[in-house]
Amino acid sequence: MKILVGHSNMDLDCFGSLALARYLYPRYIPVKSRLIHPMAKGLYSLYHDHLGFMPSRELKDETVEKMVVFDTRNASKIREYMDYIKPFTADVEVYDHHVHNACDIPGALLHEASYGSNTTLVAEELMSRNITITPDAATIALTGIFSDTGSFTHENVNSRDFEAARWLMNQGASIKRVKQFLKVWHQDIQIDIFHKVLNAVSFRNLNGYSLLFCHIYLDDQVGGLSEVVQKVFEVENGDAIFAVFSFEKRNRTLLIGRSQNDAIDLTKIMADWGGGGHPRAASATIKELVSREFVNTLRHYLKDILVPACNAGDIMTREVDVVPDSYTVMESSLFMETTDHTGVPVVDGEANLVGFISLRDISKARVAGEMQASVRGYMTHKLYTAPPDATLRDLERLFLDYNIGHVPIVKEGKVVGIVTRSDYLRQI
Ligand SMILES: [Mn+2]
Repeated sequence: MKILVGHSNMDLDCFGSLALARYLYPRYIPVKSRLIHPMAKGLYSLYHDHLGFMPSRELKDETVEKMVVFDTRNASKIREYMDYIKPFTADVEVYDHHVHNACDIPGALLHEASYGSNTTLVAEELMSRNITITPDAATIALTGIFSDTGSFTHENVNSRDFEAARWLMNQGASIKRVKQFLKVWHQDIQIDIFHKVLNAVSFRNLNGYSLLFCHIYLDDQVGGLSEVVQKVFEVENGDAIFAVFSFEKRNRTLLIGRSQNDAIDLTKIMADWGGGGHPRAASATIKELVSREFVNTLRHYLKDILVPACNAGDIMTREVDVVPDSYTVMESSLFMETTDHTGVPVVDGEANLVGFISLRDISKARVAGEMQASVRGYMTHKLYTAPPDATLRDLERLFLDYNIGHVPIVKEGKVVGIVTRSDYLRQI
């Protein structure tokens, strides 16, 4: 017997890969995992006939000569199939897009590429062989790509994912169905937990990163928690989120991480806690019920391993041109012309920051014919400043929320530097 398998707890990307793999391996039988990810249940119940799955338990006492694995390269994630096949002597081929994980399936022939979805990897194979597929298969595959790339918004997305999607649309994929299958909230409990996480989450500035943490006790394990964490991460804006769920009945804990900063590589971090995944989305199961103390342990661990991020102090210009508050608007205007600034901080006799004057303020004075007035009358008094240890995300919030072009960096009331919008953009 020759079989096709995805990882246990099959998700939409597994189904997408398998729906296409049947064209590459027509005589192979797709095998269904005991567990189907909550996100994929709707699609599975609609298409299971079409996909022609065999339940994994029927592998018992079968001789398997060939096995092709999709969307994982970890033996632990295909253990349920291998355990049925005794002795396991099959030839193994793997198609997997988790290029940051180590492959521990003995003797496996690995096909890999760093695409946003595993389905793309299989689609490319079909495209290069000019194979045409049914609209249903195209819809299942396209759902897999949308799902693993967060509808093409996760940073793992690759131009090849777009090309595969385009090809699938041409094969008749239904975007209406895809949308239906991607609905995140399948259970009210997810909405409950979403609110719990939002309430519990706290921001910490750690080594210059804005990190979100929360710890939630749940009675029992529920599906779809990573989608919940993903949603919270989309609402709250941080460099990374670490959500800890303790399941009291099971005596175990699930740690889910999401990152949007390259310096926070979750594949490495979760490996240290016995888990794995992508650099930007990973998780780990801890085989005990941890207390709230665990979040502190995690923080200390992160403080040790995260290379300090650059902060406002690192990217600011130190030599700051300032205007004394004794200047007139005209003097300020001339000063800005010669120094080529669009805005400068205004300081008093003790060098304390008292305001900010921009070209916009000066043109108001010009229109009013008041160029000889004191700069104090036209400068902005409402100041948006940041301390030198402000994170890049703190600066981003200032630029976006208040639509300002400059952030004076202030320490004990004195201007020690300035960060412009372009300094910030250059840095990110
Ligand atoms: Mn995947």
